[in-house]
Amino acid sequence: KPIGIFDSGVGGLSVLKEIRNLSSAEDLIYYADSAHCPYGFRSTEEIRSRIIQITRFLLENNAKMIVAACNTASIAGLDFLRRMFNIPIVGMEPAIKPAVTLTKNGKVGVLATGVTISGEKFNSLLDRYANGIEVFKVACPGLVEQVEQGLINEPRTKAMLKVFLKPLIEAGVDTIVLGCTHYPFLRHQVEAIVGPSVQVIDTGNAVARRVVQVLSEEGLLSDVSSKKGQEQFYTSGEPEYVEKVINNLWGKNSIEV
Ligand code: DGN
Repeated sequence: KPIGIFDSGVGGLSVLKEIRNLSSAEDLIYYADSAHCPYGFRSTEEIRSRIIQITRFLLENNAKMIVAACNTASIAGLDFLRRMFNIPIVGMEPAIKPAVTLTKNGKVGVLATGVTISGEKFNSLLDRYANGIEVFKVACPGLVEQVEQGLINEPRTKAMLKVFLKPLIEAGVDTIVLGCTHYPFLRHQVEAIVGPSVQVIDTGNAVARRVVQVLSEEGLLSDVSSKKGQEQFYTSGEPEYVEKVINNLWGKNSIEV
């Protein structure tokens, strides 16, 4: 049985890559909700209704586990999804905990969508882990759309990043959290702007490890010796267009995350 992975669009491919890196045997089905992207501007009710439908679709396709590879959806509806479906569900969480461990000067920047950084869950994450740490939050409207269109190396994307990163550079942060699964595809651009003294982190790898751990606890791991896992992609968007972007972000010659 496959692992079902979803995102508001193609951003969750950064998580799919991490899962594939850790596990060659699992079949992966990915759902890009591109027709409703970005989630950042939607109400909690709308996001919940979308992720219920997507989860149903993945279950109809035999998913043995659901990965909400979207910080916005996880903040808005993960608990809700867990109450509705009796299946292991793993979600995203901005990397506040690791950032607090890594920062040397106690100043951390977070790039995410508006829904994520204004959510109650995000604030409780800060209350729990970020005592004595200054956290500078920046919502990045428009950035998800650039990645959705595959415009990774466009001058406009770089210009937008410069604007979003300016307050973090001015504040002197030494650690930046990429709190949206679309942003790891822009990691190199972010690093080029902030320079080598700032570390740029995300939770893709930690989530992939959690996925493997939960599968193993539940006795659901695929047998590594038996086969090579396949990927299957679905989208609510324009299939030909989304396929092109997926090819650009996923696969042998794609961008490293
Ligand atoms: N990839 C989603 C996230 O991690 O938050 C982007 C959300 C959106 O669609 N704005």
